[in-house]
Amino acid sequence: PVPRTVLLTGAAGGLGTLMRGLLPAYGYTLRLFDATPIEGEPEAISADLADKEALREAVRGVDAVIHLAGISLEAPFEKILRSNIEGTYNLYEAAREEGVGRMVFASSNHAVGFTPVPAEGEPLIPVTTPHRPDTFYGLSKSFGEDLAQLYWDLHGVETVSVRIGSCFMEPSSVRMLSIWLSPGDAARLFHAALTAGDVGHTVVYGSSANTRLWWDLTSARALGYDPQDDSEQYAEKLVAEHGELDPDNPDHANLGGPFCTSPPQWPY
Ligand code: NAI
Ligand code: 15L
Repeated sequence: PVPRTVLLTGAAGGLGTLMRGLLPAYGYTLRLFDATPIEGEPEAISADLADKEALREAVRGVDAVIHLAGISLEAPFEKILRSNIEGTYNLYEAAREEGVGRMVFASSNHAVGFTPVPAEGEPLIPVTTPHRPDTFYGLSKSFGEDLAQLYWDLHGVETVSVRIGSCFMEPSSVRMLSIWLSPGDAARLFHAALTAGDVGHTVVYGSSANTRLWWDLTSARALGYDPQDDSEQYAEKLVAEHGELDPDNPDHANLGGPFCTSPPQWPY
């Protein structure tokens, strides 16, 4: 059955705001959840992922969940533990208890951030590459993927874990030319993740069909995802500004880019 009512956690954030704009066109009714209130959305649930009662109510009656809420940059371990690790566990427990069958988990390239960028001619990075988190943030995404696997194997709750590259209106660095996920392609990918049959726990990379792609989109395409965008249109300008990536520069050597050397911090 095609999911109709979808809980969108992290609905106030950057990606959540983009998806609030784009997903209704696919026929979804979105229920919104975020610790931060959302202007103009009086029915949005303003609650923290620590609030188990609120989560239980939020998932009651939905067909699926897109889980975007959480700290989206590096932070002290205790904060990551509370929002991303315990918060994701609380949400999965609520979903299991309420019989929700399909989750889409916003994982990140930072779950495998210390994986070296493939040199020219080397194979693209497969989804089966071992976890190599580059931060406590990336570690929480590795955890989320494993939690999703457990909830499939043990409880039959299905998940598509999307290792998102960089989802913004435009790529803003040369690294992002390889991992950019356009907002339109993000909506296409989430729609595919919600509607594909029998996903069990499937891990996919989340990016557009970029000319400079580092990873293998086969498992994403197998869900029915057909990316329409390519970051290459931004390449000339970004390369003129910053130069090409230098594999000897530790900031450029790995998938996680600067997260491996001086990770951007969540603004407390
Ligand atoms: P964001 O930081 O703009 O939004 C995150 C939202 O989660 C915020 O609105 C925040 O209020 C909410 N939140 C944080 N902790 C919470 C808690 N304990 N309880 C309830 N709500 C909480 O992040 P963005 O860019 O929208 O990313 C969304 C998700 O996708 C995140 O999980 C992020 O890790 C993941 N992701 C995003 C990428 C991107 O390029 N935008 C790349 C890779 C992963
Ligand atoms: C992420 O996981 C972050 O949430 C996002 O803000 C970007 O920094 C992205 O990765 C990236 O690697 O560019």
